[in-house]
Amino acid sequence: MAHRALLRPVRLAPSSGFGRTCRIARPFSTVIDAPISAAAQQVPPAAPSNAGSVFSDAVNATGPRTNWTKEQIAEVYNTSLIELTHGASTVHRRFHDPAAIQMCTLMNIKTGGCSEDCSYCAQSSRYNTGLKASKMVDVESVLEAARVAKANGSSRFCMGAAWRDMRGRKTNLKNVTAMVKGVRALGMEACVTLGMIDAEQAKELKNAGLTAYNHNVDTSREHYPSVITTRSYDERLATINNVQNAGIHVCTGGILGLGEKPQDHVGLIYTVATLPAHPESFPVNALVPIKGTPLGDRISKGETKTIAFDAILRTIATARLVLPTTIIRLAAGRHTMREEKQMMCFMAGANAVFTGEKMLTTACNGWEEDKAMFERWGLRPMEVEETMGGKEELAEKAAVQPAGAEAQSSSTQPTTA
Ligand code: SAM
Ligand code: DTB
Ligand code: SF4
Repeated sequence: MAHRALLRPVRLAPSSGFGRTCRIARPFSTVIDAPISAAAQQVPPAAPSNAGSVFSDAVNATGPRTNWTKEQIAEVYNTSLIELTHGASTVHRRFHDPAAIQMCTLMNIKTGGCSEDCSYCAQSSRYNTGLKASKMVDVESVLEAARVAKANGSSRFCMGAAWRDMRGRKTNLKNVTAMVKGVRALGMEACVTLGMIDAEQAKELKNAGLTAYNHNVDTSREHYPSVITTRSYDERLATINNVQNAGIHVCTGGILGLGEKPQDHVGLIYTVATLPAHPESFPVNALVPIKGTPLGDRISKGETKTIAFDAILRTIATARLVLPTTIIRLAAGRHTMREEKQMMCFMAGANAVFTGEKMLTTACNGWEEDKAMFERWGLRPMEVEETMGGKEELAEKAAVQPAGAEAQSSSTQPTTA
């Protein structure tokens, strides 16, 4: 009598913009007016018996699936935030060690002068942001920065270039492959983000040992044309396809705060959740407003609102439930987030950060600050061996040993949940 699970309506958050109610089962865990026996008090509360709803199926999933519908993701996204974050945390603990946060350090290897018109970006040559364009940096300075990052606990080094694509950049690509080899030789994961690449270029990067390629879809298919006009959503997806086919891990996510609606957060997650395999990494950036860019200027005029924290948290928690094995990266915008808010994101499933001296052109949380936060909250840097790439590498090594050790791949190929 004391612990009955009843099906009762849960109001969807008004800020979610969907304004519906859904039914999920929640337990009444106390009966106020009846005395509780000593024996009953020792019985742990029954788990919520909400089996059968999209949300509970996601909470109980045993593996990733790529057949999500937009409506199903919307249902997860619109679950009350208190239930959503708890569900996300449950899934997080099934697939990841909640104390392990991947520390990744960024380096801009080619700053500014980009021909694209991404309306948020400091590096587009179309906007007067005051940023000075520069040539590609040399291989040794990249490796020096990677050594410093490793000494400070980063296990992944990400190199970004302000290019639309790699067409006609043979020498640049050669230099990038040398950087990738050098970073990998340090025992770190290597990630690059160079704009659009074709199948051949992806193969070259794979042969150099590249762990992951970052190429964000940024937002939903519907909202994309109001953010970028110089390339299409499908061009973005074509590069992701080339990367995936070359056997390189995909890092693809988005930016929140581009003037989009809640359904665009759902649309963003839907795009990546229905790729042939889930991305290894899903970065969640909050717009860093840059003076001189269309979006930065709209924010300063009050025409576009800064993204609310509950929307960031809701997006992270939904991504965790929909992409259970993916690393969810709390990316740009973390710098202005209080520690308690960052912790809520980690508790809702985020498990990677960018850390170090700088993002690409903007400020980043420094190593010392992050180390102190980790210490306070019982977090630790994720080891290379714990990541998808690291596990695969161990399995490959085991497979070539004559001892007959079995190779176990932890790829995110779809399974039935
Ligand atoms: N040119 C490459 C490309 O577009 O893929 C790589 C560099 S680009 C700067 C990498 C990602 O950083 C973008 O896709 C975007 O998601 C994110 N980004 C860029 N400027 C940002 C800003 N002001 N605030 C938040 N995220 C930003
Ligand atoms: C990602 O999603 N965010 C990072 C990384 N991938 C390359 C870049 C964020 C850039 C923030 C704005 C800047 O520093 O210019
Ligand atoms: Fe260029 Fe990338 Fe910036 Fe777009 S986001 S302007 S492609 S550097």
